[in-house]
Amino acid sequence: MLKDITVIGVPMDLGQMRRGVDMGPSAIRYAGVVERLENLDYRVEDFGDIDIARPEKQSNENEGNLKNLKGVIEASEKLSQTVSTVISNKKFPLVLGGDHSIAIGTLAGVSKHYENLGVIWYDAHGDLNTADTSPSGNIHGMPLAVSIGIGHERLTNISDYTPKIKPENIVIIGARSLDEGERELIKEKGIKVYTMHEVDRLGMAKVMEETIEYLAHTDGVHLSLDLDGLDPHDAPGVGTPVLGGISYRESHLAMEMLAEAEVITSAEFVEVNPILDEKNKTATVAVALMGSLFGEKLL
Ligand code: EXY
Ligand code: MN
Ligand code: MN
Ligand code: MN
Repeated sequence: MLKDITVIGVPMDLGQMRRGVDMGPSAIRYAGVVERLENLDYRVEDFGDIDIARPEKQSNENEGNLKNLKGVIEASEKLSQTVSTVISNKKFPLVLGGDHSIAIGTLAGVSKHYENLGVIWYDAHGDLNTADTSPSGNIHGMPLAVSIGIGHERLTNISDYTPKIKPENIVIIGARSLDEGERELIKEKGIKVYTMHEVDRLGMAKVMEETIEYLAHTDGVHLSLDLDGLDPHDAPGVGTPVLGGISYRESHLAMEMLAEAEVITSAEFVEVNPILDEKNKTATVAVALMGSLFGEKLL
């Protein structure tokens, strides 16, 4: 793994309606992300935050069933450029959310540097909705569909190319809340999914072994870790919690196995909402998982 990391904050809350997730980057910094990684001998640069339009100010361009479309597009273009520059400078982009709509910009900035980018989508949800299938119109439920080229063309064409990712290069881990349209898309595109049923039945070690093997043909792997993939008892500070999630220890095992395999080339940690949290617990969990992802050992 690269020894230079650039942390990019994305105080994004336009992809959903619960205020507070824009403070996720600050909460994660407060939980000591920079020091944690410097203690692992990485050189860590904090880029600061991408400038996001305020929901109050922002001309609420809710085009059809797409809330804050204009603000999400603007943020995605800025984030894409920043992430792409970080990779051109041979640094590892570590992106801090903000709601999961930021993955539209992250993946737009990352995937242009790879022939065959793999994506691990660690999440209770599929984030595979479109304006037609979404029950909410919240764009944080759409980034994975957008990234495979399905959705509003002003979202799928961020950074002027589409698609970003091939469906066969995706592994979703932790799903337990999938809408009808997402289930159909998963079947139609043959997307690999380990729901909580498979996580329980196989165990996280087997899930990660199979995931690493399944993505072995790719030339890079992006980890998109939504803190709501964990059980709300371990990560309460998220906007769309779903009971029966991945445990804190299972998540560390997943990160430790990814570190061992040395396959992750970019990462984002999203949906931390300190307003909904208990004593910054969820940001603290996120930083601990980043420690494991970057090689922290228990012994
Ligand atoms: N599937 C529901 C929707 O599309 O509105 C809930 C999506 C939650 C998305 C969070 C980020 O993972
Ligand atoms: Mn998500
Ligand atoms: Mn989620
Ligand atoms: Mn353009």
